[in-house]
Amino acid sequence: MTKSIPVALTIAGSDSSAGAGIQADLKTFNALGVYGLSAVTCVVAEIPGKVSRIEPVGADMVREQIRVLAKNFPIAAIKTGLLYSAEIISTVAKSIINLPRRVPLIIDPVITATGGDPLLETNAIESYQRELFPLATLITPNFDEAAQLLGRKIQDRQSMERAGDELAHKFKTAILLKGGHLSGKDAVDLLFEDGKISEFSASFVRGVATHGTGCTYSAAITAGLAAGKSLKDSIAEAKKFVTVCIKNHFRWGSIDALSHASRKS
Ligand code: PXL
Repeated sequence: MTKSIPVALTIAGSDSSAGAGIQADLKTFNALGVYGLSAVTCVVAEIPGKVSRIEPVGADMVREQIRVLAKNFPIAAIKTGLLYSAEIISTVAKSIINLPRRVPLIIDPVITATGGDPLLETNAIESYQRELFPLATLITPNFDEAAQLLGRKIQDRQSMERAGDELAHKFKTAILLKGGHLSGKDAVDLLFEDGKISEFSASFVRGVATHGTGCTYSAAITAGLAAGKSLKDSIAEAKKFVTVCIKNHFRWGSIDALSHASRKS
């Protein structure tokens, strides 16, 4: 490994279809010139849109992965993705507190898969708020996740601004509230940092069904921070990167659907 390459760590679940989770994170780190490390929290057997089975890795094993990596690599930034349970969240929080030095921590608070399947145990949200969020540099909820954290829906730009502001105050950290789900011609995300709001927008890519965009986005932000960029520059570049990824995404169709279509033609 060349000394000049920044190193980033993802603590997340494995997505067998490789569009989300640690696979998406490592591909993103690699594409952005960052050496990626991973600590696996759970294994998800899934295809886009359908989770078949999910199994956690033991909390001790999660702790050990982080410990050996932190001892032997110059980790410059960390992101968390799917953490599965309260026990794993608590283990990850303690491991991060025990690191020899503080580095930027990006938390993608993954609760459900894009297809709607639950990925996080319901009692884990409380552990997130109590143990992990206080360590964050940035939390990156989408609308659904922000609604679960606040206990109310977000419907429009005005309620988006109120929600982001409230989350930033509640958890005393920067919040990137992703508005991709708001209808309009642009996908607009808002950063709430030090009482100020910054907007990041890109034209909304229509007619694509992808999963893993949230993972890719937060991994790209982490890569920017690992390379020493500011939070705003990291988000702006990550937004461009994820938009290109969505435009060029792998056009997946199930084998069943493909063979059905070829029989018809
Ligand atoms: O996109 C959310 C997500 C995160 N992490 C893992 C996943 C998924 C979605 O399916 O499998 C491991």
